[in-house]
Amino acid sequence: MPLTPPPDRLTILTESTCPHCWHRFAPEDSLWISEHPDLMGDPKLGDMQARRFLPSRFSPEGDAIDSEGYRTTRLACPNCHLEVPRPLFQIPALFYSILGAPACGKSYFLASMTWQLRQMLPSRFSLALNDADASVNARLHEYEEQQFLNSDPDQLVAIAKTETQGDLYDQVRMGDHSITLPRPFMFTVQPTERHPNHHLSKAISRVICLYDNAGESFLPGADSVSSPVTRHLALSECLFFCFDPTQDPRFRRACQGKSDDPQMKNRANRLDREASIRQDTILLEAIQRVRRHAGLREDQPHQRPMIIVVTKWDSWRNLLPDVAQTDPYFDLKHQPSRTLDLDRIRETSAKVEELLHSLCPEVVAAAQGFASDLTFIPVSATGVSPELDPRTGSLGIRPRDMRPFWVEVPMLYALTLSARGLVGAQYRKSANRQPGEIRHHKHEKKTTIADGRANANGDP
Ligand SMILES: Nc1nc2c(ncn2[C@@H]2O[C@H](COP(=O)(O)OP(=O)(O)OP(=O)(O)O)[C@@H](O)[C@H]2O)c(=O)[nH]1
Ligand SMILES: [Mg+2]
Ligand SMILES: [Zn+2]
Repeated sequence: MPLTPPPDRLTILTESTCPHCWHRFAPEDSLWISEHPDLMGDPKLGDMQARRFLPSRFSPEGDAIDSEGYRTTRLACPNCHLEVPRPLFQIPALFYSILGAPACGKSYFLASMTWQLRQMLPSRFSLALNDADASVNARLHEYEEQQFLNSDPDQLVAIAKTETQGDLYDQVRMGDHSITLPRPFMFTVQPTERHPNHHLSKAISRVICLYDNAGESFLPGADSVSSPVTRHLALSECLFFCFDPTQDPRFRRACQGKSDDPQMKNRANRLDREASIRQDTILLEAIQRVRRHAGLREDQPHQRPMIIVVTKWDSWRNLLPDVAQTDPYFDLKHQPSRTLDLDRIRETSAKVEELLHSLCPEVVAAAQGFASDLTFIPVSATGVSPELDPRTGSLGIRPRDMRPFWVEVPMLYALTLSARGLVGAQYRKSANRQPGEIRHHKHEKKTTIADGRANANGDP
């Protein structure tokens, strides 16, 4: 019989969601991962993985003891047996989904966004962003190091296409069949000492779980029982639908003579034309999946926000010459952290929506028919056009040219919507500035200590 773990180890949340299979479970049902080298082999994960077990003995510090007497520290999900990092038992998790057609820029967006957030959150927003455990974000580190810390900044490099199988996935045996699960990226976001809500740290901190799917996984029929790789869509606090203007023939026509990006060139090549998939199809398919897995009726609007992330802004910026690319943040008097300028977000969203409405109305209509809270945010993950690499025949970027803009804005905005009290946001024009106050913009409500408490159990 499992014992209740000693206090202060796993007692903070009454329930956690597995970031691999999305099973909800109570902390006392979690499995532990054996440490003794002889205890190898797990019925769900195969011979190369350490055995998972329900403990009957604990060390004085509260760690389980495996059957060979070794102290263990790592925990696993009772359903899929994959490791669940410790912060997920202590800090409420937020799931965010990034979706979009193949080559629309999801992996570049993710890599540049996490890089930018790591650079700016501590100094500008008094927030600490950390990997939830040392190994989970390894792939993202590779992307970031290649693009931003490369020892050869002049050489063209490219992030590889995301595959639908391989080392971004785990194989788990469930009964008589095997399923493929996508590996999550996980971060903790916590207020630093300078943050005005630092005293509410326990209540307002969050673990963010994100996934980098291959665009193909969003095609109709690609998500199956044996490969439920996009089930996170239904749990997602905010959907980031990446729309790539360079894949739309009407956008490419509008950009003629206004863009040097090779992706904006007319795709005369038959293979190129066939390879491009209508992006409204991807969006409608994702909407169907959310409806199915979240149990929504056809006519029921989705209650959670959706952000249409319009990628590769550098390549189509000339279509909206009046929209500024400067950071949408401002400083409030006596406030150590910067504040997200909601007027800029709203005005930019309206202009981008109008542009999309005039060029590809079906995409706007599909999104409007689903989400009641819809925002359009343009981003550039690179800041410049990629170049054709003669060595590989594919597009690459020189690390020294990387100058992303607005790439972190969708995440900061999503945090103001789903994680109260972490990121300050205000309508600048109407801001009546008072020191030491962070406002949550929905209904112009102030984030107060009570709000932080009310949110302590992770309820949105
Ligand atoms: N101009 C411009 N090109 C970009 C930008 N971001 C990505 N690209 C280009 O878009 C192409 C695809 O980017 P990825 O991030 O790999 O696309 P993806 O959505 O992850 O694609 P899959 O992994 O196939 O689903 C690459 O050739 C990049 O050079 C950007 O901000 N600006
Ligand atoms: Mg990718
Ligand atoms: Zn699981």
